[in-house]
Amino acid sequence: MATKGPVRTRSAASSEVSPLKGAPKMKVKLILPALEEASDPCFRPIKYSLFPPLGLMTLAAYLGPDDEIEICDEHVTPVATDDEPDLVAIETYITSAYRAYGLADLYRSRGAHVCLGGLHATSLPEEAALHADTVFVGPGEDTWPEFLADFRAGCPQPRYRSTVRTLHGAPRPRRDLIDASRYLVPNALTVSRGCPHACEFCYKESFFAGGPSYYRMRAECALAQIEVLPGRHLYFLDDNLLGDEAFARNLFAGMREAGRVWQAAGTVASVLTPGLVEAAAEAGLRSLFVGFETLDEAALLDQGKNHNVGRDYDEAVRRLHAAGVMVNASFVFGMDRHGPDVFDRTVEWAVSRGVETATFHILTPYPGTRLHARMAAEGRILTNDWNRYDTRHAIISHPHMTSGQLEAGYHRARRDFYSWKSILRGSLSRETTCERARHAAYAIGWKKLGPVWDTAVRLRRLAAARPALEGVLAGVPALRALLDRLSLPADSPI
Ligand code: B12
Repeated sequence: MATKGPVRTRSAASSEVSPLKGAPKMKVKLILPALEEASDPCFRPIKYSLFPPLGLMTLAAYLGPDDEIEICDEHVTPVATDDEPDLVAIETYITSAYRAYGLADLYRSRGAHVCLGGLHATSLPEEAALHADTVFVGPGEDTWPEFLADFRAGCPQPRYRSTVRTLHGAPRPRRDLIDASRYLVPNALTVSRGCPHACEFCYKESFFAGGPSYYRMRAECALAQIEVLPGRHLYFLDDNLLGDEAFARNLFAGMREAGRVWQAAGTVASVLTPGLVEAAAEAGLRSLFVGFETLDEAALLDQGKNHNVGRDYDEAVRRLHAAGVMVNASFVFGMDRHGPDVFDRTVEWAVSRGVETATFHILTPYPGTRLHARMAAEGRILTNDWNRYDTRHAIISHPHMTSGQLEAGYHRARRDFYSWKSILRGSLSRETTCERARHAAYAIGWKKLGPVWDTAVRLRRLAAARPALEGVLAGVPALRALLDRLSLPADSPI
């Protein structure tokens, strides 16, 4: 822990005292600042109304029962800044860092004690410290309660660094503090943190430095948390839900009878592990985000993505489809081995294999990663404007492509993948009518119905859209079950 700095805070205590811990009652404001584009009233894409701010809901769970707590997610509602909280905690992502700093400066000038934490503050704590009374490095489950005790005692430290990594005994995120009607997927959750792998570009190694970088809840705790979530649909935001086979199998066994439909992320290697996605599908998995990253083996090796090397990507897609699971394929453009043909090759592979949705990125060196260190050493970093680190801009110089080529190729790939022609081709590559229908419905719903989603966001009608999402996700397995009941042959073309 860092040395004690001068404590500059409005008194944390009012005269009232929490009956539970004898702690002074506080007014606490937790903020997830938005990207500039997301706070523009004319720009409300559904992407920013998908998930509630789980990190802040997690931190809120450590506050006292009498504390006055407000969670502000600027992606869905403007932050009112005319208040006077005692304590302000702000989550920083790289692309919202400047907005986070602006809010931090404002609340500090009002005498609130301002805390900055999250991914970007962890990457660059010295930069964050220019705007905060206290900076948190790493996950908050150990440091935040420690800070709260210090703060209530009047001796908060300027820096807290996480070292203890466990989710055992962690309180459940405070879901009661968010307005579920503002999110398409209020049931976002995590049951693990980090990932067992260490890719060169990933935020994980630096974020979890100083302790284990992959840890999980006990399966029974995860199941108990899931059991109380209302509705049917879940979204696991874990980096790699399938990363520990034994944990995953226990979790899926416990979820089998629950009738949920859910989405998650995993690796190609875990998809190819015999029986694992099949067990996940039986438990309700209907769409998996998979980090394919690149079709080029040498590029995978350069990026330390060794667990993808030598894997049969076609087989991974087939396995998922056979289990009734849609594929959200993640690809990264701009690795050193890529040439200007990488965009079309990648899109062609994904469309021809019937991949339903794809997420494309331009290789981005987040500060703190091995990739950033290498690029800095090679003098290839073009800008430190964090607003541009959104994986849509070229941040590093490339040996075979100009920045313009990279950015144009990225935009073309997105456009081509989600063109009507590609959606039609992709869905026609599927074998049965219901698979084709689900493919088309999911891809069209996600990428072609923007204005409908925006209207639902503005009218706060996202809850009404949830059954449609669940229906599309449940689609193929539900129809298969019906065919079974009707005793139609398994290879029926329906
Ligand atoms: C959900 C999500 C989103 C949501 C964000 C909104 C939301 N509601 O959270 C959406 C879909 C909008 C999104 C968009 C993007 N995302 Co995103 N997203 C995620 C995801 C999958 C989960 C985040 C989460 O909930 N984690 C679980 C919670 C419990 O953890 P947490 O938020 O980190 O909070 C903990 C700690 O960080 C800490 N903490 C956080 N804040 C604070 C504050 C204080 C005071 C303290 C004490 C502690 C603390 O305590 C919490 C408990 O331990 C992560 C991957 C991941 N697994 O984290 C990527 C991730 C955060 N996204 C990433 C990126 C790059 C983006 C985009 C830029 C990419 C793009 N091209 O679309 C955009 C832009 C985001 C923006 N607004 O700036 C990167 C971030 C890299 C970086 N260094 O910042 C990640 C890590 C994915 C990755 N593997 O690269 N994203």
